[in-house]
Amino acid sequence: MSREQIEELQLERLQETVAHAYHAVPHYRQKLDEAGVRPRDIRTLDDVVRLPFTTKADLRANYPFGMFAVPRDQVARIHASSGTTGKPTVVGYTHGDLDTWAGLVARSLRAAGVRRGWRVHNAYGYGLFTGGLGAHAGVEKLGATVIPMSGGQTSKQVQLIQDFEPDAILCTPTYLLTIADAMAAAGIDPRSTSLKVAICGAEPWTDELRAELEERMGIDAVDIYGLSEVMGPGVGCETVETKDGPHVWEDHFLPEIVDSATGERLPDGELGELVFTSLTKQAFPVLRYRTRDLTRLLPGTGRSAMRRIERITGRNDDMIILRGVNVFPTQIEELVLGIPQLTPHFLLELTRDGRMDALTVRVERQPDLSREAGEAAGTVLAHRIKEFVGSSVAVRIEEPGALPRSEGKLARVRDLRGA
Ligand code: DLL
Repeated sequence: MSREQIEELQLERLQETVAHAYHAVPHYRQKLDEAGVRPRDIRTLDDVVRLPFTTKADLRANYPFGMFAVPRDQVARIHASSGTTGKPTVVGYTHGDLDTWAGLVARSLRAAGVRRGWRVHNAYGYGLFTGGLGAHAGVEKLGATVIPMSGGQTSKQVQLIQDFEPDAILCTPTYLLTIADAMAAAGIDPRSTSLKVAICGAEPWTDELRAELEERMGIDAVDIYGLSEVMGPGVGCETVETKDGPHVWEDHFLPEIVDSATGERLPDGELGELVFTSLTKQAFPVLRYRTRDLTRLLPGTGRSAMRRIERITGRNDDMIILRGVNVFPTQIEELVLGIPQLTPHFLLELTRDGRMDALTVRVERQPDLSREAGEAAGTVLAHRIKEFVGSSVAVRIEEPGALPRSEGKLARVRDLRGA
Protein backbone atom coordinates (compact mmCIF):
# COMPACT_ATOMS: atom_id res chain seq x y z
CA MET A 1 0.00 0.00 0.00
CA SER A 2 1.06 3.56 -0.59
CA ARG A 3 1.29 5.91 2.38
CA GLU A 4 -2.00 7.53 1.30
CA GLN A 5 -3.77 4.18 1.15
CA ILE A 6 -2.48 3.24 4.59
CA GLU A 7 -3.66 6.50 6.07
CA GLU A 8 -7.07 6.17 4.43
CA LEU A 9 -7.45 2.70 5.93
CA GLN A 10 -6.20 3.91 9.30
CA LEU A 11 -8.79 6.69 9.43
CA GLU A 12 -11.64 4.36 8.55
CA ARG A 13 -10.52 1.86 11.21
CA LEU A 14 -9.82 4.56 13.79
CA GLN A 15 -13.38 5.84 13.43
CA GLU A 16 -14.76 2.31 13.87
CA THR A 17 -12.54 1.66 16.88
CA VAL A 18 -13.45 4.88 18.68
CA ALA A 19 -17.15 4.23 18.12
CA HIS A 20 -16.79 0.63 19.31
CA ALA A 21 -14.84 1.60 22.45
CA TYR A 22 -17.26 4.45 23.21
CA HIS A 23 -20.37 2.32 22.95
CA ALA A 24 -19.05 -0.89 24.52
CA VAL A 25 -16.73 0.23 27.37
CA PRO A 26 -18.11 2.50 30.13
CA HIS A 27 -14.58 3.66 31.00
CA TYR A 28 -13.98 5.00 27.49
CA ARG A 29 -17.44 6.56 27.28
CA GLN A 30 -16.87 8.41 30.54
CA LYS A 31 -13.37 9.56 29.54
CA LEU A 32 -14.51 10.80 26.14
CA ASP A 33 -17.56 12.52 27.63
CA GLU A 34 -15.32 14.27 30.15
CA ALA A 35 -13.05 15.40 27.32
CA GLY A 36 -16.05 16.57 25.33
CA VAL A 37 -15.23 14.31 22.38
CA ARG A 38 -17.73 12.21 20.47
CA PRO A 39 -16.80 9.43 18.02
CA ARG A 40 -18.12 11.58 15.15
CA ASP A 41 -15.56 14.29 16.03
CA ILE A 42 -12.79 12.03 14.68
CA ARG A 43 -12.71 13.30 11.09
CA THR A 44 -8.99 13.10 10.31
CA LEU A 45 -6.11 10.98 11.61
CA ASP A 46 -4.78 14.01 13.50
CA ASP A 47 -8.01 14.15 15.49
CA VAL A 48 -6.63 11.19 17.45
CA VAL A 49 -4.89 13.76 19.68
CA ARG A 50 -8.31 14.80 20.96
CA LEU A 51 -8.74 11.41 22.61
CA PRO A 52 -7.64 11.07 26.23
CA PHE A 53 -4.70 8.77 26.97
CA THR A 54 -5.14 5.31 28.44
CA THR A 55 -2.61 4.18 31.05
CA LYS A 56 -1.78 1.03 32.92
CA ALA A 57 -3.53 2.61 35.94
CA ASP A 58 -6.78 2.73 33.93
CA LEU A 59 -6.45 -0.97 33.17
CA ARG A 60 -5.73 -1.74 36.82
CA ALA A 61 -8.71 0.32 37.98
CA ASN A 62 -10.92 -1.81 35.73
CA TYR A 63 -9.40 -5.14 36.81
CA PRO A 64 -10.07 -7.79 35.71
CA PHE A 65 -12.55 -7.48 32.81
CA GLY A 66 -13.88 -3.91 32.95
CA MET A 67 -12.15 -2.83 29.73
CA PHE A 68 -13.50 -5.72 27.66
CA ALA A 69 -15.67 -4.55 24.79
CA VAL A 70 -17.55 -7.73 23.88
CA PRO A 71 -19.94 -10.03 25.79
CA ARG A 72 -18.13 -12.77 27.72
CA ASP A 73 -19.25 -15.55 25.36
CA GLN A 74 -17.24 -13.86 22.61
CA VAL A 75 -13.97 -13.82 24.56
CA ALA A 76 -11.93 -16.73 23.24
CA ARG A 77 -8.76 -16.17 25.28
CA ILE A 78 -7.36 -14.17 28.16
CA HIS A 79 -3.72 -13.20 28.75
CA ALA A 80 -2.20 -11.20 31.57
CA SER A 81 1.07 -9.42 32.10
CA SER A 82 2.49 -9.95 35.54
CA GLY A 83 3.93 -6.51 36.15
CA THR A 84 6.33 -5.93 39.00
CA THR A 85 3.84 -4.64 41.55
CA GLY A 86 0.17 -5.16 42.31
CA LYS A 87 -2.41 -6.78 40.13
CA PRO A 88 -1.68 -8.07 36.65
CA THR A 89 -3.05 -6.36 33.57
CA VAL A 90 -5.68 -8.56 31.95
CA VAL A 91 -6.38 -8.53 28.21
CA GLY A 92 -8.85 -10.48 26.06
CA TYR A 93 -9.24 -11.65 22.47
CA THR A 94 -12.16 -12.75 20.30
CA HIS A 95 -11.61 -15.53 17.76
CA GLY A 96 -11.26 -12.78 15.18
CA ASP A 97 -8.63 -11.00 17.28
CA LEU A 98 -6.66 -14.25 17.65
CA ASP A 99 -6.75 -14.72 13.90
CA THR A 100 -5.54 -11.15 13.28
CA TRP A 101 -2.77 -11.62 15.85
CA ALA A 102 -1.61 -14.91 14.29
CA GLY A 103 -1.56 -13.18 10.91
CA LEU A 104 0.60 -10.33 12.21
CA VAL A 105 3.05 -12.70 13.89
CA ALA A 106 3.22 -14.68 10.65
CA ARG A 107 3.91 -11.42 8.78
CA SER A 108 6.60 -10.57 11.35
CA LEU A 109 8.28 -13.95 11.02
CA ARG A 110 8.20 -13.74 7.23
CA ALA A 111 9.87 -10.32 7.42
CA ALA A 112 12.46 -11.83 9.77
CA GLY A 113 13.33 -14.41 7.12
CA VAL A 114 11.35 -17.43 8.37
CA ARG A 115 9.82 -19.51 5.58
CA ARG A 116 6.99 -22.00 5.18
CA GLY A 117 8.26 -25.48 5.94
CA TRP A 118 10.93 -24.34 8.41
CA ARG A 119 11.13 -25.80 11.89
CA VAL A 120 10.80 -23.11 14.55
CA HIS A 121 11.86 -23.66 18.17
CA ASN A 122 9.65 -21.45 20.36
CA ALA A 123 11.32 -20.71 23.71
CA TYR A 124 9.06 -17.83 24.73
CA GLY A 125 7.19 -18.77 27.92
CA TYR A 126 3.75 -20.37 27.43
CA GLY A 127 0.96 -19.35 29.79
CA LEU A 128 -0.48 -15.98 30.69
CA PHE A 129 2.52 -14.24 29.04
CA THR A 130 1.63 -13.43 25.42
CA GLY A 131 5.04 -14.47 24.09
CA GLY A 132 4.64 -18.26 23.94
CA LEU A 133 1.11 -18.73 22.62
CA GLY A 134 1.25 -15.58 20.50
CA ALA A 135 4.39 -16.65 18.67
CA HIS A 136 3.11 -20.24 18.46
CA ALA A 137 -0.01 -19.31 16.51
CA GLY A 138 2.01 -17.15 14.14
CA VAL A 139 4.41 -19.97 13.27
CA GLU A 140 1.45 -22.23 12.46
CA LYS A 141 -0.24 -19.51 10.43
CA LEU A 142 2.90 -19.03 8.36
CA GLY A 143 2.91 -22.73 7.51
CA ALA A 144 6.09 -23.52 9.41
CA THR A 145 6.46 -26.27 12.03
CA VAL A 146 6.33 -25.08 15.62
CA ILE A 147 8.29 -26.77 18.41
CA PRO A 148 6.45 -25.54 21.54
CA MET A 149 9.36 -25.71 23.98
CA SER A 150 8.47 -22.71 26.22
CA GLY A 151 11.10 -21.09 28.48
CA GLY A 152 13.42 -22.69 31.00
CA GLN A 153 14.94 -26.21 31.20
CA THR A 154 17.95 -24.90 29.35
CA SER A 155 19.82 -28.19 28.96
CA LYS A 156 16.71 -29.69 27.37
CA GLN A 157 16.51 -26.72 25.00
CA VAL A 158 20.07 -27.44 23.92
CA GLN A 159 19.35 -31.13 23.43
CA LEU A 160 16.22 -30.50 21.34
CA ILE A 161 18.03 -27.94 19.18
CA GLN A 162 20.64 -30.63 18.51
CA ASP A 163 18.08 -33.37 17.83
CA PHE A 164 15.23 -31.57 16.00
CA GLU A 165 17.49 -29.28 13.98
CA PRO A 166 15.25 -26.19 13.93
CA ASP A 167 15.93 -23.42 11.39
CA ALA A 168 14.82 -20.58 13.68
CA ILE A 169 14.49 -19.87 17.37
CA LEU A 170 12.13 -17.49 19.17
CA CYS A 171 13.18 -16.25 22.62
CA THR A 172 14.32 -13.17 24.52
CA PRO A 173 17.81 -11.94 23.58
CA THR A 174 19.14 -12.57 27.10
CA TYR A 175 17.73 -16.09 27.11
CA LEU A 176 19.45 -16.76 23.78
CA LEU A 177 22.66 -15.79 25.53
CA THR A 178 21.89 -18.30 28.29
CA ILE A 179 21.31 -20.98 25.64
CA ALA A 180 24.56 -20.12 23.83
CA ASP A 181 26.45 -20.35 27.13
CA ALA A 182 24.83 -23.70 27.91
CA MET A 183 25.88 -25.03 24.49
CA ALA A 184 29.45 -23.92 25.04
CA ALA A 185 29.45 -25.46 28.54
CA ALA A 186 28.25 -28.76 27.03
CA GLY A 187 31.09 -28.70 24.50
CA ILE A 188 28.84 -27.78 21.57
CA ASP A 189 29.98 -25.00 19.26
CA PRO A 190 27.01 -22.56 19.19
CA ARG A 191 27.89 -21.84 15.53
CA SER A 192 27.52 -25.49 14.57
CA THR A 193 23.74 -25.83 15.05
CA SER A 194 21.04 -25.81 12.37
CA LEU A 195 19.78 -22.38 13.53
CA LYS A 196 19.81 -19.61 10.92
CA VAL A 197 17.65 -16.91 12.49
CA ALA A 198 16.66 -15.82 16.00
CA ILE A 199 13.59 -13.62 16.46
CA CYS A 200 14.23 -11.85 19.75
CA GLY A 201 12.17 -9.39 21.73
CA ALA A 202 10.16 -8.79 24.91
CA GLU A 203 12.99 -6.76 26.48
CA PRO A 204 15.30 -3.92 25.41
CA TRP A 205 18.57 -4.95 23.76
CA THR A 206 21.28 -3.17 21.84
CA ASP A 207 23.00 -3.57 18.48
CA GLU A 208 26.08 -4.58 20.49
CA LEU A 209 24.23 -7.55 22.00
CA ARG A 210 22.86 -8.37 18.56
CA ALA A 211 26.40 -8.43 17.15
CA GLU A 212 27.56 -10.66 20.00
CA LEU A 213 24.70 -13.15 19.49
CA GLU A 214 25.11 -13.19 15.71
CA GLU A 215 28.86 -13.72 15.94
CA ARG A 216 28.71 -16.39 18.65
CA MET A 217 25.90 -18.36 17.05
CA GLY A 218 26.44 -17.68 13.35
CA ILE A 219 22.85 -16.49 12.90
CA ASP A 220 20.81 -13.41 12.02
CA ALA A 221 19.20 -11.92 15.14
CA VAL A 222 16.06 -9.92 14.36
CA ASP A 223 14.09 -7.64 16.68
CA ILE A 224 10.37 -8.29 17.29
CA TYR A 225 8.32 -5.83 19.32
CA GLY A 226 5.00 -5.98 21.08
CA LEU A 227 3.11 -5.62 24.33
CA SER A 228 0.13 -7.42 25.83
CA GLU A 229 -2.05 -4.34 26.21
CA VAL A 230 -1.84 -3.66 22.49
CA MET A 231 -1.82 -7.35 21.36
CA GLY A 232 1.34 -9.27 22.24
CA PRO A 233 4.41 -10.07 20.11
CA GLY A 234 4.13 -8.89 16.51
CA VAL A 235 2.96 -5.28 16.87
CA GLY A 236 6.06 -4.69 14.79
CA CYS A 237 9.14 -6.53 13.55
CA GLU A 238 12.40 -5.86 11.76
CA THR A 239 13.10 -7.11 8.28
CA VAL A 240 16.14 -9.38 8.17
CA GLU A 241 17.49 -7.47 5.16
CA THR A 242 17.67 -4.14 6.99
CA LYS A 243 17.75 -4.82 10.78
CA ASP A 244 17.09 -1.15 11.42
CA GLY A 245 14.27 -1.20 13.95
CA PRO A 246 10.84 -2.84 13.89
CA HIS A 247 8.31 -1.83 11.24
CA VAL A 248 5.01 -1.14 12.97
CA TRP A 249 2.08 -2.93 11.31
CA GLU A 250 0.25 0.29 10.75
CA ASP A 251 -2.83 -1.28 9.19
CA HIS A 252 -3.69 -2.53 12.71
CA PHE A 253 -2.04 -0.04 15.08
CA LEU A 254 -1.76 3.73 14.96
CA PRO A 255 1.54 4.81 16.60
CA GLU A 256 2.33 8.24 18.04
CA ILE A 257 5.29 9.65 19.95
CA VAL A 258 4.53 12.00 22.83
CA ASP A 259 6.54 13.98 25.32
CA SER A 260 6.39 11.85 28.49
CA ALA A 261 6.09 14.84 30.78
CA THR A 262 3.59 17.03 28.90
CA GLY A 263 1.77 14.43 26.79
CA GLU A 264 2.22 16.67 23.75
CA ARG A 265 2.55 14.89 20.41
CA LEU A 266 6.05 15.04 18.89
CA PRO A 267 6.93 15.02 15.19
CA ASP A 268 8.36 11.89 13.54
CA GLY A 269 12.06 11.48 14.25
CA GLU A 270 11.92 12.84 17.79
CA LEU A 271 12.58 10.74 20.88
CA GLY A 272 9.64 10.27 23.22
CA GLU A 273 7.11 7.85 24.61
CA LEU A 274 5.39 5.47 22.22
CA VAL A 275 1.58 5.56 22.27
CA PHE A 276 -0.71 3.16 20.41
CA THR A 277 -4.33 3.16 19.33
CA SER A 278 -5.54 -0.23 18.13
CA LEU A 279 -7.38 -0.14 14.80
CA THR A 280 -9.01 -3.56 14.49
CA LYS A 281 -9.27 -5.08 17.97
CA GLN A 282 -12.69 -6.24 19.09
CA ALA A 283 -12.41 -7.64 22.63
CA PHE A 284 -9.88 -5.14 23.94
CA PRO A 285 -9.64 -1.94 21.92
CA VAL A 286 -7.11 0.58 23.27
CA LEU A 287 -7.22 4.33 22.69
CA ARG A 288 -3.89 6.16 22.95
CA TYR A 289 -2.29 3.61 25.26
CA ARG A 290 0.87 4.96 26.95
CA THR A 291 3.45 2.18 26.54
CA ARG A 292 6.18 3.89 28.64
CA ASP A 293 8.61 2.68 25.93
CA LEU A 294 11.00 5.34 24.63
CA THR A 295 11.79 5.48 20.93
CA ARG A 296 11.20 7.52 17.75
CA LEU A 297 9.09 7.03 14.62
CA LEU A 298 11.13 6.69 11.42
CA PRO A 299 10.19 6.22 7.75
CA GLY A 300 9.80 2.63 6.50
CA THR A 301 12.72 1.00 4.72
CA GLY A 302 12.14 -2.76 4.48
CA ARG A 303 9.40 -3.28 1.98
CA SER A 304 6.42 -1.19 2.92
CA ALA A 305 5.31 2.37 3.47
CA MET A 306 4.69 1.52 7.12
CA ARG A 307 6.85 3.42 9.58
CA ARG A 308 9.53 1.93 11.82
CA ILE A 309 10.37 2.56 15.42
CA GLU A 310 13.97 2.91 16.43
CA ARG A 311 14.97 -0.03 18.64
CA ILE A 312 13.64 0.75 22.10
CA THR A 313 16.17 2.65 24.22
CA GLY A 314 14.43 1.63 27.41
CA ARG A 315 11.29 2.07 29.40
CA ASN A 316 10.40 5.06 31.50
CA ASP A 317 10.25 2.61 34.42
CA ASP A 318 13.82 1.34 33.87
CA MET A 319 15.32 4.79 33.79
CA ILE A 320 17.71 5.44 36.66
CA ILE A 321 18.29 9.03 37.69
CA LEU A 322 21.76 9.52 39.14
CA ARG A 323 22.45 13.01 40.40
CA GLY A 324 20.14 14.41 37.75
CA VAL A 325 21.55 12.28 34.90
CA ASN A 326 19.24 9.77 33.20
CA VAL A 327 20.81 6.34 32.79
CA PHE A 328 19.31 3.41 30.86
CA PRO A 329 20.46 -0.20 31.18
CA THR A 330 20.90 -0.29 27.37
CA GLN A 331 23.53 2.46 27.61
CA ILE A 332 25.48 0.35 30.08
CA GLU A 333 25.04 -2.72 27.86
CA GLU A 334 26.57 -0.85 24.91
CA LEU A 335 29.61 0.13 26.94
CA VAL A 336 30.09 -3.27 28.61
CA LEU A 337 30.04 -5.00 25.23
CA GLY A 338 32.57 -2.53 23.86
CA ILE A 339 35.15 -4.07 26.20
CA PRO A 340 36.19 -7.55 24.99
CA GLN A 341 37.45 -8.63 28.44
CA LEU A 342 33.90 -8.33 29.82
CA THR A 343 30.81 -10.48 29.19
CA PRO A 344 27.21 -9.41 28.53
CA HIS A 345 26.33 -10.71 31.99
CA PHE A 346 25.82 -7.58 34.06
CA LEU A 347 23.49 -6.35 36.78
CA LEU A 348 22.81 -2.80 37.95
CA GLU A 349 22.38 -2.32 41.68
CA LEU A 350 20.84 0.85 42.95
CA THR A 351 21.55 1.85 46.55
CA ARG A 352 21.13 4.95 48.64
CA ASP A 353 24.25 6.64 49.86
CA GLY A 354 23.02 9.22 52.40
CA ARG A 355 20.55 11.29 50.39
CA MET A 356 22.07 10.41 47.01
CA ASP A 357 21.36 7.40 44.83
CA ALA A 358 24.40 5.32 43.89
CA LEU A 359 24.79 2.77 41.13
CA THR A 360 27.01 -0.29 41.14
CA VAL A 361 27.56 -2.11 37.86
CA ARG A 362 28.31 -5.77 38.57
CA VAL A 363 29.73 -7.48 35.50
CA GLU A 364 31.33 -10.86 34.87
CA ARG A 365 34.76 -11.01 33.29
CA GLN A 366 35.52 -13.45 30.46
CA PRO A 367 36.17 -16.96 31.81
CA ASP A 368 39.69 -17.23 30.34
CA LEU A 369 40.82 -13.97 31.93
CA SER A 370 42.82 -13.41 35.12
CA ARG A 371 41.27 -11.55 38.01
CA GLU A 372 43.78 -8.69 37.55
CA ALA A 373 42.98 -8.30 33.87
CA GLY A 374 39.29 -8.29 34.79
CA GLU A 375 39.84 -5.49 37.33
CA ALA A 376 41.72 -3.45 34.72
CA ALA A 377 38.78 -3.85 32.32
CA GLY A 378 36.48 -2.70 35.14
CA THR A 379 38.44 0.53 35.51
CA VAL A 380 38.10 1.16 31.78
CA LEU A 381 34.34 0.57 32.03
CA ALA A 382 33.96 3.01 34.93
CA HIS A 383 35.81 5.68 32.89
CA ARG A 384 33.67 5.11 29.82
CA ILE A 385 30.43 5.31 31.81
CA LYS A 386 31.59 8.59 33.32
CA GLU A 387 32.59 9.86 29.88
CA PHE A 388 29.57 8.76 27.80
CA VAL A 389 26.74 8.71 30.33
CA GLY A 390 28.02 11.53 32.49
CA SER A 391 27.67 9.81 35.81
CA SER A 392 30.11 8.19 38.25
CA VAL A 393 29.30 4.60 39.07
CA ALA A 394 31.07 1.83 40.96
CA VAL A 395 32.09 -1.21 38.89
CA ARG A 396 32.43 -4.61 40.51
CA ILE A 397 34.00 -7.38 38.48
CA GLU A 398 32.43 -10.76 39.18
CA GLU A 399 33.65 -14.33 38.77
CA PRO A 400 32.35 -16.06 35.61
CA GLY A 401 28.91 -17.54 36.37
CA ALA A 402 28.35 -15.44 39.50
CA LEU A 403 25.36 -13.43 38.27
CA PRO A 404 21.84 -14.78 37.70
CA ARG A 405 21.12 -16.06 34.18
CA SER A 406 18.08 -15.10 32.13
CA GLU A 407 15.20 -17.54 31.60
CA GLY A 408 13.04 -15.00 29.77
CA LYS A 409 12.82 -11.32 30.50
CA LEU A 410 15.92 -10.44 32.48
CA ALA A 411 15.69 -7.84 35.25
CA ARG A 412 18.81 -5.73 34.69
CA VAL A 413 18.19 -3.46 37.67
CA ARG A 414 18.07 -4.47 41.31
CA ASP A 415 16.74 -1.69 43.50
CA LEU A 416 18.24 -1.97 47.00
CA ARG A 417 17.38 1.57 48.06
CA GLY A 418 14.73 0.39 50.51
CA ALA A 419 16.92 -2.41 51.84
O1 DLL B 1 6.84 -8.85 25.96
C1 DLL B 1 5.31 -9.28 24.15
C2 DLL B 1 6.41 -9.89 23.38
C3 DLL B 1 6.68 -11.24 23.50
C4 DLL B 1 7.17 -9.14 22.49
C5 DLL B 1 7.68 -11.83 22.75
C6 DLL B 1 8.16 -9.69 21.72
C7 DLL B 1 8.43 -11.04 21.86
P1 DLL B 1 4.68 -7.72 27.70
O2 DLL B 1 5.04 -8.81 28.62
O3 DLL B 1 3.37 -7.05 27.88
O4 DLL B 1 4.63 -8.25 26.22
O5 DLL B 1 5.84 -6.65 27.75
C8 DLL B 1 5.81 -5.56 26.88
O6 DLL B 1 8.22 -5.44 26.80
O7 DLL B 1 6.28 -2.47 26.56
C9 DLL B 1 8.57 -3.23 26.14
O8 DLL B 1 8.92 -2.50 27.29
C10 DLL B 1 9.19 -4.60 26.20
N1 DLL B 1 9.50 -5.08 24.85
C11 DLL B 1 8.81 -5.94 24.09
N2 DLL B 1 9.44 -6.15 22.91
C12 DLL B 1 10.56 -5.38 22.93
C13 DLL B 1 11.63 -5.14 22.02
C14 DLL B 1 5.70 -8.79 25.52
N3 DLL B 1 11.72 -5.76 20.85
C15 DLL B 1 7.03 -4.70 27.08
N4 DLL B 1 12.58 -4.26 22.40
C16 DLL B 1 7.09 -3.54 26.13
C17 DLL B 1 12.52 -3.64 23.59
C18 DLL B 1 10.58 -4.69 24.16
N5 DLL B 1 11.56 -3.82 24.49
